[in-house]
Amino acid sequence: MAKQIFKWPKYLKQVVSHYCPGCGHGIIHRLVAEVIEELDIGEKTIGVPPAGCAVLAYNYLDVDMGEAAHGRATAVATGIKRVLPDRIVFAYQGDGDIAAIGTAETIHTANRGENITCIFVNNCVYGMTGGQMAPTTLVGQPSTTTPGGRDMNRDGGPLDLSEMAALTSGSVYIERTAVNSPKNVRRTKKAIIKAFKSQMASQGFSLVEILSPCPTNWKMSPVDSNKWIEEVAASIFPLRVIKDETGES
Ligand SMILES: Cc1ncc(C[n+]2csc(CCOP(=O)(O)OP(=O)(O)O)c2C)c(N)n1
Ligand code: SF4
Repeated sequence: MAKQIFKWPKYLKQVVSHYCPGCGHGIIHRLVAEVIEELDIGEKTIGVPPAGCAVLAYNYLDVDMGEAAHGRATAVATGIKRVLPDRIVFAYQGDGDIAAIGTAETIHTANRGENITCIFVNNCVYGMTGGQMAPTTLVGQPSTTTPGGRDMNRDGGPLDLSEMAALTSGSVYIERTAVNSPKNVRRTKKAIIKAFKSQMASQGFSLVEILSPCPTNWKMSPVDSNKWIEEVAASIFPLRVIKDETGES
């Protein structure tokens, strides 16, 4: 009998998404849905989408979903997990959401060691609102608020939110990956599995940062966007395990 190598994930709704062609959010939604299915946690998973392009994630992921005000997803996730500790709770956030308005919530959630998982989608801009500079925008990278490129002297440098979260005593597992190539998509899936498993073992705060293309605001083709992640973004945000105290290989 032929081996089935592709199927629609059980927890990904069969609808057309609003994401632009070449956007990374759709790939990441699929990975989250696959992991939920493979770990057989669909009936007890609760997601918390952000304000950002992924604000409608509840229309795509077929698990219980909440919603959070801009930057507050880890705070909302904390509340849900504390009331329902047997659930698997994840926050899904963009870089503007998590590393600008939500910095305080994120760092303190990590520091408290809340047993939740954060999926941090880093596309180096504010996507939904039209491509303004985010804390993660690279020096020299043009954005609508920095048309001549981010200036180190004026704007500071890119903020390493994941490294900051790794410095807290409550964080257990933090890895940075990307979805710009099949190899990196597979690595991202492994990282999401590891983060969810760590939460299932009640180990504390886990976070997967994913470098993700935004061709629309970068004003590049999807192919060039993936190359830019490989050649430029990943040199500033290196793909690596930043912290791993899970005890798992
Ligand atoms: C309190 C508040 N301030 C500002 C906004 C406007 N706003 C909506 S999404 C967003 C940033 C989105 O960028 P990011 O978090 O990087 O996610 P992306 O859209 O790139 O996935 C902003 C500033 C808002 N919704 N609420
Ligand atoms: S604006 Fe960027 S992040 Fe938002 S849907 Fe389009 S490509 Fe994706």
